[in-house]
Amino acid sequence: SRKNISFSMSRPSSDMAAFQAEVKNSKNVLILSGAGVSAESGVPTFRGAGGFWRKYAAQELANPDAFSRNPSLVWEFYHYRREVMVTKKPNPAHKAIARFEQKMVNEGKKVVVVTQNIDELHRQAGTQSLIELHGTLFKTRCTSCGEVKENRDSPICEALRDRGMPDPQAQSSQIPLNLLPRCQSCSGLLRPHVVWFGENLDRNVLKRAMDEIQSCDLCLVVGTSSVVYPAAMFAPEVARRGVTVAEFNLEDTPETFNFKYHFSGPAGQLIPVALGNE
Ligand code: BV8
Ligand code: ZN
Repeated sequence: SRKNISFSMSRPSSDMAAFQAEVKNSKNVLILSGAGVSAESGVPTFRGAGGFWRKYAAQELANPDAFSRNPSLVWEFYHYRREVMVTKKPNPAHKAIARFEQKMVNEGKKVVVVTQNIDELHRQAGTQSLIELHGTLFKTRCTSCGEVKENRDSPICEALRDRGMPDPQAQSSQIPLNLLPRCQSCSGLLRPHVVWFGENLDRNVLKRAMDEIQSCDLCLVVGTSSVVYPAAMFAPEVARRGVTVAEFNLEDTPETFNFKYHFSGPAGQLIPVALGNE
């Protein structure tokens, strides 16, 4: 006879009071974030409507081949995203996370934020212990000498001024290579200091993230679709250790059933409540 195999695919809990009690007992909290934590700041996410720039999906531009084929187009994409950030501010989710860290540190406890975002809004909100897995919009790396430099110039170079409009019809002429961002030390072509698809994450960034995954006693995973690796493996790895993971998202993700809690709704509303500092 066929054994009726029943999987315990029980839905994660949405009991906020129970989760808040676990937060109170925690001493080493890992907070993993994706584009959804910045959505209420007005920063487009990758998969939502904002996920396209002109007629391209982000991953068609956020890769080394696209950059070597058409550095002008890729720079327009990143220039646009840098300029978008000029008017964007941390939202209540970023702020609650920063306040929570402050409170925990004052009690001799620990909070670390591991973000996939390159918008620096956690930093702007005051988060101190921050690992930026995929780099930042506000650093460049020289493709010749490798020099990494912070750069907040708006625009980053004269040739990109008023360029990068996102509407699909926008056509743009090629900016000559020598007018794209150039290295002040060796005049090599600069690229954004971000991790593109097909590129490895920085080895010691990955090591630090893995250490936090192994040592935390509670994990929140906020506003990520959990489809991009290796970041998508981090929260499931914590759950596999038997440590509580709470997912905060507008929708279910491929990992939702791995987690003890799933809270549906906007991070800007849920995170202040979950961390007890609305
Ligand atoms: C690597 C920086 C080794 C640049 C980014 C086939 C199978 C499996 C894996 C692969 C494969 N082929 C290739 C791979 C590897 C690939 C990968 O995972 N591809 C995916 C697409 C399948 N990964 C890589 O290449 C990584 N490197 O693996 O190295 C290697 C080497 C060579 C060859 C193979 C492997 C590097 C990946 C890093 C890429 N760089 N960003 C830039 O930003 O321009 S990724 C970028 O996209 C983000 O950083 C983030 O990681 C990802 C988007 O994810 P999210 O942040 O989750 O955002 P998203 O829009 O998707 O979701 C938003 C979520 O928020 C949604 O769930 C939504 O419901 C929710 N939300 C919205 N609003 C709110 C909200 N939630 C709460 N409140 C709200 N208000
Ligand atoms: Zn250089």
